[in-house]
Amino acid sequence: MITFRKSALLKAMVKIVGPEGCLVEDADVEPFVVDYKGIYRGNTPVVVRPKTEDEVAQVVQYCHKHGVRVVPQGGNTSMVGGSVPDASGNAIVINLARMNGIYEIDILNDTITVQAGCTLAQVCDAATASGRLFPLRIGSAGSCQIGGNLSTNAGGTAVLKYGNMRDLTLGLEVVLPDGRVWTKLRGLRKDNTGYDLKQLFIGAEGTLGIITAAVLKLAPMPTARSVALVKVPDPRSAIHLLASAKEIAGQAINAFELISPDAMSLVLEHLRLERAPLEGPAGWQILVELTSGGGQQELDEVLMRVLETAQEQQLVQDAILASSNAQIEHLWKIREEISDAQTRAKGSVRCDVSVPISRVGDFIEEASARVLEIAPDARMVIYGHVGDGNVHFNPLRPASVDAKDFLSKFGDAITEAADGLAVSMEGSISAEHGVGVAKRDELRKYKSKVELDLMRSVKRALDPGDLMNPGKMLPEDTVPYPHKIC
Ligand code: FAD
Ligand code: S2G
Ligand code: ZN
Repeated sequence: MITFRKSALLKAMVKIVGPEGCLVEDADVEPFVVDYKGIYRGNTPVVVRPKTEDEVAQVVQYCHKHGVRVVPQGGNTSMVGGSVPDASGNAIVINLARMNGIYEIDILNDTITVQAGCTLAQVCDAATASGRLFPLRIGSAGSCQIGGNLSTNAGGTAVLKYGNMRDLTLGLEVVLPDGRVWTKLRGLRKDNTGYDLKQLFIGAEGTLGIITAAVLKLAPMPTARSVALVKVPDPRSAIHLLASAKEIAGQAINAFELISPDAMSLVLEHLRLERAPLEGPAGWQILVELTSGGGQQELDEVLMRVLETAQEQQLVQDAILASSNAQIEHLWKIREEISDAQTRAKGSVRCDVSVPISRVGDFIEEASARVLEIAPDARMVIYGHVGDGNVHFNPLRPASVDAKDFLSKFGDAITEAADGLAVSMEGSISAEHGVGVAKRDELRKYKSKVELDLMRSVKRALDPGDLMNPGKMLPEDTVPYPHKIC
C-alpha cells in the first residue's frame, strides 16, 4: 500500500474510531493476522476496532470510496483461514470485539438481540441468567463471536436438536459493502414479504457485508440432562444405535458425538489423563446426551432403555452413564478438547465433511482405507457430529514424522481422497467450518458452473468492487494467497 495512502487511511480511521480503536504496531496487530491454527499469516496496515454500527458504516464508506479492501473479523477461530488478511497488506481488518452489547432479552418472544461482537459464551450466559437456553454449542465459545458464528453458519454439538446458526436467527443488521446499513432486527417467526435477505449474509463468510447485530432464538432451559459414553463395535453400529435411540428417546436426543480410538488416545494424552473413561481396549465411542423438560430420573431411565435395547441388538459393548454434573462436564471436556489436541500435535489434515447419516459408516470405512493406502501410519483421528452426518475426518501425522513433511507429502492426497469420496456419496466438503481460503479452490471441482455463477452474481450485485474479504470462499479471486506457513 502506497505510504501516503496509508497515512491518509490511518488518519481517517483514527478520526472515526479514535486512537484506542486502531492497532498499527506489529506486536499489537499479530494476533489479528495469523489464523487460529497458525497456518495462514497475513498483513494489514491497521486493525480497526469500532464500538458502534455507525462507526462500522463510516469505516466501510471510507473504504468503499477509496477502494480499500476489508476483512471482517470476530474471534479469529476460523478453521479455514477465512478471518485473516492475505499477505499483500492491502486490506484492513475490522474486528467487532468492542461491539459486545446485549440489546434486549424478550422472554415472551423467546429472543435475544445482541451486537455481533458478543462472544458465544457471553450470549449463552445471558440467556441462562434469564432462564433460557441459547442452543449453539461449539468448543470455541469463549472466543468466537456471534458475528462469526453467523458468518460461518456455525454448527456444533447441538445441531441434532436445535439446528445450526441459520436455524437460530430471526433478524440481522448488516453494513453493506457500500457503507449503507440494512437493519432488520425483528424477532418474527413469520414474515413472507419477499426474499429472506438475512439468509444471504448467514454463511457468507464476510464476503457480502459486516454483520453488526442479530436477533436470535431462545429455547426453554432443559430441566433434565443425561449423558453416556458408549463403546460400539464400529461406526455403522453407531448409526444403528442412533436410529434405535430415536425410536426410544425421540426429540430428547441433544447430541450424538463419535470418537475414534486414535482421537480418544490423542485427547487423553493432550489432557494428561491416565485413565480412559471406559476401561479396556480403546474402541469406537459415542458420547450421547439427552435433555428434556421433565424429571431427571425418568430421563435417566429413558437413556438406560436406549442402552439396554442396543445391548440386546449387539450395538453396544460397554457404557458408562454419567452420575453427576461433574462427570458430564468431564466427558464433554474430553470431546471438546479433541480439536485443540490436534492443533497442538500439528500435522493434522482436517476434512470437515458431511454425508447422509445412513452413509456415515460407509464413508468412514472407505475413506480410512484410502488414507491408509496413501499414508499407512497416519493416526485416524475421526470424530464429531455424526448425528447430523458431519464427520471431522482428520488424519494426523504419526508421532515420529515431522508435521510439515507429513502435510507436504500427504496433505493434498488425503484431502482429495476424503473430499472426493464425500461428494461421491452426495455429501459436502465443508459441513460447518465454511470455505475460507482452505477449501476455496476445491469449489471449482465440486460446485457446478451454475452454482458458481449464481454465487458470483450475488457477490457482484452486492460487492461489485470486491472489497469484502477478498480471496475468500469464491474461487475466481486470483488474489495470491502466499505465506501458508506450514
Ligand atoms: P472468525 O474466525 O473471526 O471469522 C470467521 C468468518 O466470519 C470469516 O470469514 C470472517 O471474515 C467472518 N466474520 C467474522 N465476523 C463477522 C461479522 N461480524 N460480519 C461478517 N463476517 C464476519 N465451528 C463449528 O461450526 N462447529 C464446531 O463444533 C466448531 N468447533 C470449534 C472448536 C474449536 C476449538 C475451534 C478453534 C473452532 C471451532 N469451530 C467450530 C470453528 C469456529 O469457531 C467457527 O467457525 C466460529 O463460528 C467462528 O467464529 P469467529 O467469531 O471466531 O469468526
Ligand atoms: C469440533 C473443531 C474443529 C476441528 O470439535 O467439533 O468442529 O476440526 C470441530 O478441529
Ligand atoms: Zn465440529
